[in-house]
Amino acid sequence: MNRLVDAALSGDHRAIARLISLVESGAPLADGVMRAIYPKTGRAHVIGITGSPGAGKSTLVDKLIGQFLDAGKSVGVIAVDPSSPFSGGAILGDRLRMQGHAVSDKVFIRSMGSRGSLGGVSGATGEAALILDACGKDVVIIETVGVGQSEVDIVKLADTVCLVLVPGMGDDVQIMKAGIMEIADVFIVNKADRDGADKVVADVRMMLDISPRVDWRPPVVKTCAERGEGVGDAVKAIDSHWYHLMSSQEGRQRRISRIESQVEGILRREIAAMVNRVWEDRKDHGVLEELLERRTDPYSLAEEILDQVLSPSR
Ligand SMILES: Nc1nc2c(ncn2[C@@H]2O[C@H](COP(=O)(O)OP(=O)(O)O)[C@@H](O)[C@H]2O)c(=O)[nH]1
Ligand SMILES: [Mg+2]
Repeated sequence: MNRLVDAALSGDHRAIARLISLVESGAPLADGVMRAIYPKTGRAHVIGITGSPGAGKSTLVDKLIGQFLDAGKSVGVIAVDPSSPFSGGAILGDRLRMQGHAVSDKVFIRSMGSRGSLGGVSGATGEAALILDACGKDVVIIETVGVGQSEVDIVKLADTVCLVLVPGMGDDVQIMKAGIMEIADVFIVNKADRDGADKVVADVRMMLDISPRVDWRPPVVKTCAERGEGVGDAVKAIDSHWYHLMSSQEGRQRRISRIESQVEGILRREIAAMVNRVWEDRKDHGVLEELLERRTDPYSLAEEILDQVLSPSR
């Protein structure tokens, strides 16, 4: 295990892939891996790319990778795809599309399912981002499908959240969706080759005027990801947000709240696992029958289970 961690930390992509799989599968060794790599994390710029399905996120990410590589940076990409409710498997289309860069040893691309959480961000996404950070990627891009809550979740993982909008998709609805205005640090209006892009830009700017952020004015950039147009401007906007974070209290604040939600997530997971063990054991010993026959009730049972978790000796 130490050898695998060392290999990953030295940048070996196969080792990195194995570590992420390990963490994704929730193997017992996963916590040890995370403990070992944690001290090496905290250097990468984590960029979240979110937006409606079909907005052009993957196409854009592909072009962003090229720009970051040109700037001499190494890049890790985590594409969180909607997983089939039946198989739980990730759709690999995005990965194939981005494969133009996958050959380079400066780029590591990984698709993850969104198993276990509705919408975009899977439980292990944050861990995968930390692994890529520790393993020396300068930039870590997380692409998530914007489905309600996941857009808001991404703010817990990313330093810079980019919201990708497109013309002609019920723009007001896209923009006004709960919480989005507050969390987007950069607005990217993609498919600028289509009619209505300027209108979306103007609408976003107007919304920003109505409810301005305290110490950051999110840039609004137009791109045509398919042709690579405007991608340089997107990178400039993303970089300027990173400098803002580095040179203000906001960066520190964001990192603190990220660590907070990380600890809370671990606690919740551990507590759920403990409770579940006792609950499964009670079911194995016929408690469902007892409930059915009204010999006990769900409330008393829940209390008993919690008691047992809190003081296992009883
Ligand atoms: N017209 C136009 N189409 C684009 C542009 N960028 C991406 N697309 C197309 O939009 C579709 C969805 O792109 P994709 O990157 O898979 O979107 P995602 O679901 O947000 O990741 C693809 O057919 C792309 O070729 C653009 O700038 N203009
Ligand atoms: Mg995609």
